[in-house]
Amino acid sequence: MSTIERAEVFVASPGRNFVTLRITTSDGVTGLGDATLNGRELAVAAYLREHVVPLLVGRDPARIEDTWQYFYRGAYWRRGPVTMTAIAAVDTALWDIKGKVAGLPVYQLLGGRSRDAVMVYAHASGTDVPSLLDDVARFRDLGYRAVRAQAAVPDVGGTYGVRKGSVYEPAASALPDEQPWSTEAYLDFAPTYLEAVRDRFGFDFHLLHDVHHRLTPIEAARFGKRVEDCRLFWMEDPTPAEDQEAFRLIRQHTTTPIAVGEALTSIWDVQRLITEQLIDYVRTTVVHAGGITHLRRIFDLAALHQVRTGSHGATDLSPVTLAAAVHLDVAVPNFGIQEYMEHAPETMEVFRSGVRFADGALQPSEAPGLGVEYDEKAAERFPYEGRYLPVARRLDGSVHDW
Ligand code: KDG
Ligand code: MG
Repeated sequence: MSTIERAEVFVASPGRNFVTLRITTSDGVTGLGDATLNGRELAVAAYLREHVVPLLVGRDPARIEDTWQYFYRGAYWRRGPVTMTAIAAVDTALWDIKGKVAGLPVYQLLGGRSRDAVMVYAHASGTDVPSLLDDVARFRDLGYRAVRAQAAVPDVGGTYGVRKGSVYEPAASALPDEQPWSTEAYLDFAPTYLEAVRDRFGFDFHLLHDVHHRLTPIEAARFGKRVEDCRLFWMEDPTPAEDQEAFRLIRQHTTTPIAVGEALTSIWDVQRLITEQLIDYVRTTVVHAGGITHLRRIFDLAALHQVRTGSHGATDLSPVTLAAAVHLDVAVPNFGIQEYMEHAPETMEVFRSGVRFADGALQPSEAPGLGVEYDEKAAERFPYEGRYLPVARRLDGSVHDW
């Protein structure tokens, strides 16, 4: 019987910080898992190195479900981003190995294709409305059929989602950047630029917007109602989701579809949102919600309640997560859309991925497993650098949700 011989944790910063797990079997087959938790990378690396790797060695790599249960139930302490990211890395690496052993791409192990390609959305942003419109035009020209629009709120400054260089990177400083926030200014301004996008480009593409947890339920209800004529594909994270019941209030007031879940880590965190149809899209991901095994379970629950998928795919999720996401997306019946931001060139020097973009959609690799290789030598040129996500403060100085 093949056993797990080795599991190594790599921490490197090719363009940004990534934590990667590589499992090697006694037959010499390797599998990769992403273990990146933005701003808390070393906590997951230590969890894996100190508490998971010693228990992995000697196990049967074919027993993916059993390994998942062993690390979830066996830890006694449940859920939470550090634990679930560590379990996800192990789970993803084992699916990669299973695919390579079977000689099949992972999506074939998940039941094969349900669709021809995976529609993605791009991130358009601007420091003002004209630059946002230029950015939307650029993505339309590149063939994207869905675009998310974010613009800086005038006179307030730091706003979620506005790109500075060619790659959007919010975790940019050695200490958290403190950014000002005004709900009043945002509520006045954001609907106007969404309308400007529709006025200029019409309705033959999907338009999305990320509120990034910044509103209370009644404010979110007002926002959703106000932008109904823009026919958004979704408004994302309108209010923090620790309180799942909060979404009922938003729902009572608006038909603007709602997407939630990028910061949630388990099926229990989205159970009510899904079963009571309080959302339309679930944004949980392979890397933060327990790997392919657990995400499939969430997506199946969602399918029962007509909730579609819309997995998080910002650049702080490594190309290993993107590859795994595309295998799942192409297979599940209730796929909605996949978030996609191109990684920095340095990232792609370290992660060689077979995922391909064409006509506003992604294709999974046809190579056995996930179809991603990790170049350990190249990674050595990019040592880890501690970076934090920003913190938002209201104009009176109090901390707000970022
Ligand atoms: O690490 C946090 C980012 O991934 C997140 O802020 C990006 O909200 C985000 C999105 O929708 O991509
Ligand atoms: Mg988001």
